[in-house]
Amino acid sequence: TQLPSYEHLLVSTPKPGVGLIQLNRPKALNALCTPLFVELNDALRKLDTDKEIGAIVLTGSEKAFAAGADIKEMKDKTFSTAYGSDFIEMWSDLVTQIKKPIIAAVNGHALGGGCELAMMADIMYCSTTANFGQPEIKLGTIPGAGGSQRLTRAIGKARAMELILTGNNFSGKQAGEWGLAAKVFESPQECVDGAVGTAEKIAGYSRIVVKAAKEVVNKSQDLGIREGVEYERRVFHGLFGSKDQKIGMAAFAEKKKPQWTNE
Ligand code: CO8
Repeated sequence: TQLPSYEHLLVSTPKPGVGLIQLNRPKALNALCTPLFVELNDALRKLDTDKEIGAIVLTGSEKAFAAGADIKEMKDKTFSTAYGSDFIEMWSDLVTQIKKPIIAAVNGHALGGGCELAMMADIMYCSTTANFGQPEIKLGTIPGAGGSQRLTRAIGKARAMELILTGNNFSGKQAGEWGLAAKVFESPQECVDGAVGTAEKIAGYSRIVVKAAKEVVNKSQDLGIREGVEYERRVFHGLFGSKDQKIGMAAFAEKKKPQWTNE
């Protein structure tokens, strides 16, 4: 797929199978204005349907992953324009509907909607430069793109409640210790390289199996343990109908490297 050039994004394929989306609105520290989100949704949709791509990395700049929703754009909204236009829902829900794995590589500020966007990813990596927070309370509002739900599930109610009620920031190191980030790197470049490396590894597996693995892990966020385990088993049973399960297990038995068909 030929990707268009965007005003607020840079999109590239740094390694085979890897789509890299870099938020690129430097003058506003990647504040998430509507045109940026429209472009992000377009790029995600195109990468999700691109047969060459197996995993997606989402990053910002060294200074900011994203400093939140665009406050200047949002400040004069009324209840009826926000509710009537499904403000935020219209742009943010698509990120969580993408079927291919998304890895967020977070450097610098990830505040408000920026922190929420990073938490929509399937895996979060960050560097020690990362500065996370849900500062909405300081602006007279609350998180509006899942922050109160995803942060609470990721780091527990006591910490999330304290952070959301105080608007205090937290560091990349803390994000790692609390399990919000899967890995913490020493520098922004190492963080992006680490995310691209992981995406390349994932893209090397069977696409259909990766899709199923992401789907069942995400189900754990919505279902109770019993329904979740049943759901997993149905999908596991279903994969015996795939070519790649036959190829993967035959290759193990024959001590060969599997050649995936993505079927
Ligand atoms: N919106 C609009 N413009 C912004 C934003 C923002 N969120 N953040 C920074 N900018 C702009 C600044 O206004 C400034 O522009 P200008 O040069 O024209 O004055 C430029 O970016 C550079 O910013 P600073 O000069 O402030 O840079 P500093 O390095 O001094 O400070 C900070 C960096 C600490 C990040 C500071 O910019 C800041 O506090 N920004 C606001 C952070 C914030 O409150 N974010 C939460 C926003 S509310 C929100 O996200 C609600 C969630 C809704 C869901 C979102 C959907 C995904």
